[in-house]
Amino acid sequence: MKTYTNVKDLGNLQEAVKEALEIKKNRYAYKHIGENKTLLMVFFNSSLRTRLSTQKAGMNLGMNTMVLDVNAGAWKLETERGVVMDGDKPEHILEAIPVMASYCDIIGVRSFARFESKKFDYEETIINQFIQYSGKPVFSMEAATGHPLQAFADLITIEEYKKIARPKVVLTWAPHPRALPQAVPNSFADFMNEADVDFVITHPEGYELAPQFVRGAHIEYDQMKAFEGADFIYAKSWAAYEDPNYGKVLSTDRSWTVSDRQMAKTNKAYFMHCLPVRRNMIVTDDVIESPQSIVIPEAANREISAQTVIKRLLESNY
Ligand code: AN0
Ligand code: CP
Repeated sequence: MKTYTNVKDLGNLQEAVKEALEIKKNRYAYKHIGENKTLLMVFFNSSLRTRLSTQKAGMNLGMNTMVLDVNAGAWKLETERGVVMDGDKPEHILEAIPVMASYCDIIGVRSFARFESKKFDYEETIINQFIQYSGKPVFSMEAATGHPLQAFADLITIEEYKKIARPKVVLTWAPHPRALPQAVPNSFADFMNEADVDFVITHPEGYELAPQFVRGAHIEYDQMKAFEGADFIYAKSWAAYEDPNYGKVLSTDRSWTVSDRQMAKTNKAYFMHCLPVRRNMIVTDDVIESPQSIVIPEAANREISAQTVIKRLLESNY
């Protein structure tokens, strides 16, 4: 594995989950494989979980870890080629990437969709520049169109909590005051479509996700109907994907907020969310605080998904 940006990079998914669960049993068993290797984490956007869990994963493997917040203390980076740099950005990403790469062995990148151009976002312009110009293994810590460390942690969590061989997993859109990327639902769909689950997506009309991620998933526009008999509810807000509304908030309808009303339709489903979550917009206090809420163990599994990915990058490149 040279890069980690989507589910395909893991190869056999069942084997990847098995490896992750083995790592979870003894996360310090591989503390020599990263010795004298340096992990650089580059953030263009805020983070709590990704920052801490990925740093912890690197440390579990014996790596040195460094973090750069591009927008807090570093030079502002120009990312377009051909621009006359007479504005507020003193450095170009095409110099910054090889310089950063010269100090490290593996690079993690967080760079959200900007919603300025669907083409720029969906071509994954930023992380692909890191892949092209760093010469180092690169992994996504949420790029413009995917968050594969999150989805891998989600799958590990479902594997741990499922009570039947093929659970019903429902991805539901939920309201939020700001336009959020499609990265989390895209990757969740990407993984669920490859996993042994009955996968349903529910959202208001206009919130259709990109077809390359939805693939054969069942779309149900009636949220209450979608929740019937569900074993896992995975809530997330996202902005519209389809033109001409790309990146726009089309609805703040709080009847979509996940509450006891919808959860009562499920098969005592577990509630999942990647966090951070806005209470009483995405989910009610009661549901997120209920015994069925597994958002904390889900977040804890971010350390395990990151460690599995970094371990594989170390093993196949060094
Ligand atoms: C981000 C998003 O929706 O992609 C990060 C989630 C892990 N969320 C927010 O910006 C609130
Ligand atoms: N779930 C997740 O990626 O959280 P952060 O944005 O806090 O890293």
